[in-house]
Amino acid sequence: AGTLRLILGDQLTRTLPVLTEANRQSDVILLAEVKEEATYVKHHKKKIILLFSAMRHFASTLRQDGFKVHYRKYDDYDNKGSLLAEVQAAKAAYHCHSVVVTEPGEYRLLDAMQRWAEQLDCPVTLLPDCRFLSTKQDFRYWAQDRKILRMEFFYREMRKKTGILMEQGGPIGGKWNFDSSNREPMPVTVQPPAPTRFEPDDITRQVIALVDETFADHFGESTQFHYAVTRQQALQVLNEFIAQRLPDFGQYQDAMRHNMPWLFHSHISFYINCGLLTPGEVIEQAETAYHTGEAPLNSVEGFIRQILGWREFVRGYYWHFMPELKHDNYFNARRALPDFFWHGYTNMNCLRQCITDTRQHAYAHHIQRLMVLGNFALLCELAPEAVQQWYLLVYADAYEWVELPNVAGMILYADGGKLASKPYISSGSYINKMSDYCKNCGYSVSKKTGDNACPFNYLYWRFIDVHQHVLRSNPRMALIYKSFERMGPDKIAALRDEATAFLTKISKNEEV
Ligand code: FAD
Ligand code: DLZ
Ligand code: SF4
Repeated sequence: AGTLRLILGDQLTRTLPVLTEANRQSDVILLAEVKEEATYVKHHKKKIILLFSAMRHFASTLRQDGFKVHYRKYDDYDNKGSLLAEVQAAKAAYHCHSVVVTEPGEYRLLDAMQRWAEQLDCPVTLLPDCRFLSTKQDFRYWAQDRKILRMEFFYREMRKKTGILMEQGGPIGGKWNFDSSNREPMPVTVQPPAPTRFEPDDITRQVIALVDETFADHFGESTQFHYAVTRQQALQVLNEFIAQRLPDFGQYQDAMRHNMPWLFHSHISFYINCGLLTPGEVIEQAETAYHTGEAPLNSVEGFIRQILGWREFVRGYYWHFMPELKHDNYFNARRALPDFFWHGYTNMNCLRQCITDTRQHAYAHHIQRLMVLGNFALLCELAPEAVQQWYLLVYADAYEWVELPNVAGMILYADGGKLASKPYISSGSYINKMSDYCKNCGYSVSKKTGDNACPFNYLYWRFIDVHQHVLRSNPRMALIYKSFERMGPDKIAALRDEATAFLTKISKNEEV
């Protein structure tokens, strides 16, 4: 009898110690598709297809390499429905004397696993997840004694610590950040290359059939599934990104285009988050592209900052502030999510586009998530719990450790500014500058009030008005409050009335 080694759906990485330390003769590797994980929120169909198919492919390569694998399919007649029950059954079947698992990415599951040793009546070892470039303890140490936690300073520490994009002790190019050359709108003449796509193989087709039958009531479309489900395919996505899109990534990072969700983004969050790629190798390849002259520094630094900076930062922040983070609600937001967040039918073209992309692909890029959907959620004071649940289930890259900081901290300011230095809010003019959505919209982005005025305009000024008692003292809001003052009471009252009427409509789920 050996050790039972559990691999979760987002731990599909061959270099994890849970595998490298395994004894191929005596140990058993367990992967289990279970109801508990697949339904704790009603994940997008494509997210389940991606994970189940990637898990099945991963198990088959382990078998080929001589591991003893116990794989539980969702529709196995005696599937026990939970990880604990599957571990219990496998432990008994193979007479294992101990259980080893890499610590899970979500608090919910880590909390449950703390009780496993007692429930299973055997030693349960949780191994640290060494796929990150910093540890939870590193973040705690960095965060203690700091009044404010800003990603930018954490990121600089990470650059120094790892030596990535560094020369002679300083940042390559003499600056930490090249955003002054980034974040431009994308001219209509620019045609981004098509994303890398894969035809589903037999395993994926079986999973699609399973998901269509079993998860029919879950959000999203299962049709035209084209994501990578093996490491080899994920590497191809990465390589094609580096060669074809990284050079323009920085410049068009914040741009949005009608019916075009992919643009110059990498589309690799799915794979880094479930383990098919590691953040370290992604960063290495991007850095190499700079040194070989394949991509300019503004793009490479901008891209690396997302992974070495933001991704590491939000993970540290999650574990530092959980479990309280889940309940933070700084603006006391209470409104229910309007129904159109599920079906996407609204006259507001920007929202329609972003929700439709999300429904179809379980993907939207960062600015769609932040400055359209997130901006709207904050301006309309949608309840954090409902917004968190929505983001956790609609995106194929969503796990709570990365979703919650982005939702509670970045878009909703529910943590009162622990993550963001000011609320990420804007009127319609930002969306108009960065996209072609407004040209295809029934609302008029140039109108602040009156017939067909863009709702983002009056919602924005209402928010500035209603929350001035807490926002006015923020130096980063000073310019906005100067403009606000210049408006005069009549204009402000008119904006507020329109916003109130709009909010009443969405509370009643009337068409907007
Ligand atoms: P690219 O634009 O190509 O960026 C490269 C990589 O950087 C991404 O793959 C990702 O690993 C990392 N990255 C970029 N921004 C962030 C960020 N803010 N936090 C963490 N990593 C980042 N990302 C997730 O992986 N899972 C989520 O559940 C998730 N939820 C989000 C919710 C909201 C409200 C917002 C505003 C952002 C969220 N993000 C999330 C971050 C970001 O939007 C996605 O990582 C990105 O859109 C994925 O697409 P991409 O791989 O093409 O990214
Ligand atoms: C997201 C997910 C889904 C949909 N299904 C499974 C599953 O059936 N089995 C499994 O081991 N993992 C699954 N996962 C990923 C887990 O939810 C993830 O490991 C935890 O949320 C911790 O990050
Ligand atoms: Fe969105 Fe307003 Fe532009 Fe319409 S006009 S697409 S609602 S920002």
